[in-house]
Amino acid sequence: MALFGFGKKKEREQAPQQKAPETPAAPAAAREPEAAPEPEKKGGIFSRLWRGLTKTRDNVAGKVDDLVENTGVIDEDFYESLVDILIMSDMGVRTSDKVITELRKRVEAGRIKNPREAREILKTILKEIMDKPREPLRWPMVMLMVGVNGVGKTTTIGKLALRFKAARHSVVLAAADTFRAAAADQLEIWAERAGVPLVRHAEGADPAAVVFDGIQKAKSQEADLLIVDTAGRLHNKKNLMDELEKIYRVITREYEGAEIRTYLVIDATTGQNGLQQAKMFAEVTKVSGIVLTKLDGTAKGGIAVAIQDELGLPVSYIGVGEGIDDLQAFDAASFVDAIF
Ligand SMILES: Nc1nc2c(ncn2[C@@H]2O[C@H](COP(=O)(O)OP(=O)(O)OP(=O)(O)O)[C@@H](O)[C@H]2O)c(=O)[nH]1
Ligand SMILES: [Mg+2]
Repeated sequence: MALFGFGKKKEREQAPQQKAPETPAAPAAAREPEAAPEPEKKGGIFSRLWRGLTKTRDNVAGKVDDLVENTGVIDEDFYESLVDILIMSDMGVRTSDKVITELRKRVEAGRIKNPREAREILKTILKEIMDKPREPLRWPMVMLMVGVNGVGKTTTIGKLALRFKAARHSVVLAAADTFRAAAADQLEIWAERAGVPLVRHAEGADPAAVVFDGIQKAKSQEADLLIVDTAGRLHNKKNLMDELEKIYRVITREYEGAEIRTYLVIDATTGQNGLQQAKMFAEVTKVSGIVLTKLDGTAKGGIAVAIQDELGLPVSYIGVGEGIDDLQAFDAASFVDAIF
């Protein structure tokens, strides 16, 4: 049985412009609150997501479709092949098992015989797992971007600054990655592009002092949002904890009433390793949400499911390319629809 061929690849490559969702979309208000406002060209958002998830779609939906087409009756082999596909997509053994157990339950309860129907149920289960409650945006807010080297923190901050600015929010950036001067230079380019002020100190300065100045700037401008870039060098737990604690202390002391959100940025191409990073950060600090970048560069987008299931943390934003519109507010239903 040629399970893992790519017979349907051509069909899948054509992005459905007006793809009808199989299940009714959740009311916008239930999904939107945490999201930065989407950029103007609404129609293009799903196509960008679709394009950005091509590798994962070819990998996951390609294999699932072949399996479904080659399955007469839903039996043990079907479930076993399916769980293998999910694990191979970096969904993690635990989460994949959980998904298949739930699928089996619903298939049996509904006396489902058609593998195509089982495929739809699988989609629903994945959407449910990832549909985490998201906290509404509150102003003034401080967004702290943390994560290891090169995951996409600075780029994400630049894109967020542009988006919030375009939605008429007043934004200030703080270059608290003082580990190397180039980091602040990189952020400065984004600040100029977005037309927002940047606070920076000399290389080697105390990150908490940069945050202090950032707060003064944000207050003087009555800004809605202060976004803080942090150094991505591999932290040991103790250093990271100390540094973040110091920054939190400055914010609570100097910026009364400000909402503090800590976003952990993870590079999707690092797979299960990214999951380990997330676990480490979650032990050290209260992570508000995950930014999962570079999904366009991996066939293993199942990591988005594993992170949200295993850590119970919402994925708040995803990066599906290097363009400005390629940073998107995460929406579970669109994500699953773009993969299947
Ligand atoms: N393809 C793709 N590339 C991305 C995405 N997000 C970020 N990048 C790229 O990843 C590279 C690293 O991004 P940075 O923003 O510099 O990462 P960082 O976490 O700030 O890195 P350090 O400051 O060194 O810790 C850049 O070349 C970005 O363009 C994405 O969603 N897709
Ligand atoms: Mg950086």
